[in-house]
Amino acid sequence: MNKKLSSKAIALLSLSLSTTLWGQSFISADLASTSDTVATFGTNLDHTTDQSGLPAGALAAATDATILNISHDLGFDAGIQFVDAPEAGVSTGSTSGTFDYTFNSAVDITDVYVWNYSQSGFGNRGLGDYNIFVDTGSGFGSSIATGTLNAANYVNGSHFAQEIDLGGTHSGVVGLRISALNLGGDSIGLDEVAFRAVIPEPSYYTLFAGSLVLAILAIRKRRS
Ligand SMILES: [Ca+2]
Repeated sequence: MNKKLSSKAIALLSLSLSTTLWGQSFISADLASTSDTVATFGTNLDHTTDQSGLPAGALAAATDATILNISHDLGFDAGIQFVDAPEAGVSTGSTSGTFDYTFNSAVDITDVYVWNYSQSGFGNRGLGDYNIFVDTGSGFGSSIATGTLNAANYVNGSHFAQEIDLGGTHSGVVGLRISALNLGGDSIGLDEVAFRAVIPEPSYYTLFAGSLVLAILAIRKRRS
């Protein structure tokens, strides 16, 4: 071992290993594509995964206990993705939107968080039925989660996410698709989407390497 590598450096390396091998994080993804019904109003194509409308740094700092306390900004220009026509008085009724989310690298996802949208003054609108598909490398297969999103509900000026549990860890996820129908009305859209990613359990060899570092540290301390 390089003797210039101090015990402090090794200790820091060990600490770094121990803090990155366990836990979870809340992340966004790149919005790869949308259906043509969304593209018609394609001025905000990335606003469901750029954390627009969320407090700065809130997602990165979130924990299991706080993720559902993060409120997205309210209103027409609050970093949203329209699905239905944004013009007042226009309603296409059955408009659906498909959102594909792609990650820059393979991640293990357990939950999806959706901030639904409705224009200010309405508490009963937003995207409705959804299906979630996961592409682990061979294309989008069968839906792994289905249901109906809660209507956007502006209470006391706050607007929180809905959690969708994917029922386990989906490893090697490279894409995710939500196809949803409107609950009704105009100016229907999606505020933001986030994902809960878990860091895999350490393998036997990782644990062995960690033990080796600790053993070397002990030996060096004894010799000094
Ligand atoms: Ca947003």
